[in-house]
Amino acid sequence: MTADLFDAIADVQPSREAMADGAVLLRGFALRFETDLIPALREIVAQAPFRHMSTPGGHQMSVAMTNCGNAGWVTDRTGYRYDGVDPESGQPWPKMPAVFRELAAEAATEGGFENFSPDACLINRYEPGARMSLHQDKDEQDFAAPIVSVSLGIPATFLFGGLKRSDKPARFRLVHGDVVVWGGPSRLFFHGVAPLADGEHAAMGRQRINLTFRKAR
Ligand code: MD6
Ligand code: FE
Repeated sequence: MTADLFDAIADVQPSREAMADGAVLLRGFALRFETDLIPALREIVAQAPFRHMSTPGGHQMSVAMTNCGNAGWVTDRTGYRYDGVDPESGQPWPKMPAVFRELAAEAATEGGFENFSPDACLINRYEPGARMSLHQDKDEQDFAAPIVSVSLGIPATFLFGGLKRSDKPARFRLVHGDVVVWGGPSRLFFHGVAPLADGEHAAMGRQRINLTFRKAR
């Protein structure tokens, strides 16, 4: 096979890497959605700007967040919850754009979960130094649905543990366009993001944006 032909196949066939039973890393899967994805993201952020939410313990998160879809994940002094309304504006969260839904459903199918129909997309913004400590995603009603996680912008180290907080996490470098699909036996695995190293991405600037799609309700 010539190098050119090999490159052409690599372009249309993003690689997949098993992370655990039920979790797969689809490298570059979001790239073919990029031209619609990034403008749609900018529109959402114009309507519902990024904000640093507080944890129930009273700490401000280093990651800034917003949401789109019928249910948005929020945290404040009273706890974590899904809420249809943006507490900053009192308005419903922006609608989930078609390109978001299509990317999430196609990635889920690729990961072995058909008919994924997310009602929530949490959008996280990491600036250099921001991190996410180990946690489980367990505020959703139905753990049968997977989570689809899309990375954009500068690279991050994703920490992926097990069912116990003390399980030593494996480390995965996630770059612009990578998608993690996550469900079944690993749906409740602890995970987090190491402090973001400084960097610059041509399209996204000096930040990492992560979209996590869930079926919340
Ligand atoms: C992040 N992601 O990558 C944080 N949760 O910025 C998550 O917390 C996450 O990527 C559940 C499943 C996939 C994820
Ligand atoms: Fe999470």
